[in-house]
Amino acid sequence: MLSNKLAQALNNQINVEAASSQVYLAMASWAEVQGLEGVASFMYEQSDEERQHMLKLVKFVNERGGHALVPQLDAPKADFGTFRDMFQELYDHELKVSASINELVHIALEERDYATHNFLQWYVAEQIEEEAQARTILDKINLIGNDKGGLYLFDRDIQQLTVNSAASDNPQ
Ligand code: OFO
Repeated sequence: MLSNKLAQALNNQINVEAASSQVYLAMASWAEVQGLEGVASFMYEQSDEERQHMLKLVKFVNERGGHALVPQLDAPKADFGTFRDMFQELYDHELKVSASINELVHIALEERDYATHNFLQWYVAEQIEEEAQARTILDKINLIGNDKGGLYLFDRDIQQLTVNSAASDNPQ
């Protein structure tokens, strides 16, 4: 059974994951309108993943005797400036999510809830992966600079990244 404090912290994380899904959806839509199809598919995929992260938490909270609450969300912004700004924002956003997961792990330990602590390790690993991916993408963007041909190739490469990650999520 979850303590009230932990149930509240997990509900807060549900909010964070849901908000992430919305932000990445807004990024996908913006990129699509800019004609960056590869970047748009990548962001649609990120948005779906965040929704899965949220659902996993919802089910866990309810399974452990809490009540998962569906949060009200603010609309994310619609314009992301340049695509470099957008990926910088994605990276900064992931750092904040990691901090929030770390805080949650800390509370689980304080509450001596080892089942929740164990459950959260999946999120810890996921954040390491997502931070590393965002950093790699930012490095690539910095290499491209303002080169239009580079941007075209980048858009194609990132589409490939989406295809590969979808394939590794669904091993046949
Ligand atoms: Fe939910 O994985 Fe990043 O944010």
